[in-house]
Amino acid sequence: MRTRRDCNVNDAKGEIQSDSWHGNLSIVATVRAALRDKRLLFAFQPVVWAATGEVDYFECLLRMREPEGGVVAGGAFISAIEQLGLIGFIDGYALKQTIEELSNSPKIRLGLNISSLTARDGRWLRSLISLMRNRPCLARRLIVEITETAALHDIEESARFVDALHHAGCRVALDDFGAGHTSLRQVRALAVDTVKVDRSLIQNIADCEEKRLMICELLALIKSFGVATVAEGVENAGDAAIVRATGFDYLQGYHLGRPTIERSWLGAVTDTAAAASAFGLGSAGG
Ligand code: G
Ligand code: MN
Repeated sequence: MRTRRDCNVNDAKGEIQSDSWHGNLSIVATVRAALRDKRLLFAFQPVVWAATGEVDYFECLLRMREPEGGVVAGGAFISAIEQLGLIGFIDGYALKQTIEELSNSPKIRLGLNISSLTARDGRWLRSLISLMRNRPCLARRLIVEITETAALHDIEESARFVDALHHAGCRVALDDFGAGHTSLRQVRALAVDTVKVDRSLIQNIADCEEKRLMICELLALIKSFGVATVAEGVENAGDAAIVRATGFDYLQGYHLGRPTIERSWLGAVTDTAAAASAFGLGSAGG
């Protein structure tokens, strides 16, 4: 079952509660209304090149705008929707929205999160294939992020899914590695392009030698498979310096850029300058 870290209902603003069957049903009604009223939207968070601070892609994170105007994180409703078997609707919607964003902005790449259940749902894959048919320039700008819980379910089935996404022309990332139980052997079997190392292994790394040693060894093993690596949850300059020195290819986290509903690429110069300055490269650098 997909467990996006922002699934913690306590993290979310608003009054959503998902601790009961009845609560889940009321969340479904709330989300259906949001879908109908076009109040489901994305926040975009940059994933940046470790070496330069330049944005490689923006990860799309689902948010729901409440009728009163507040914004609720996806996690507050996604697990309830999954539990009721309705995640196909949300992930289908997210796919179409992502493709629309990609068509509107030819210079950016976007990352789309999908539920473990969707990774096993042939309809979603068929929909992606048909939407991407004859549009290779869109497909190669899409990164599909799968959680390791999804990958764990059935490694051969997941590997076929990754293969199909590659055939369609997309990149594939394994999300939140280290938060669950995916083994390195399974990472290799999946043949993803990128492994995103979970923020629980990254946060406060500058203050924890044990974490540093562990990440060094883990990274060497992951890199031996020839995949790119993202450090998630980089929240301060100290942690950023350590993960860059360790050899991660990309960084993501509040220090590099928070998720924003505004499309920051529309002001890309400022964005790049901010990322560069977060790397201590100076405002004109990068
Ligand atoms: O599972 P995934 O990596 O897709 O989760 C993304 C979630 O992590 C989003 O809700 C996003 O707001 C949150 N997030 C992104 N960067 C950081 C960070 O630096 N620290 C913390 N605590 N959360 C983050
Ligand atoms: Mn993700």
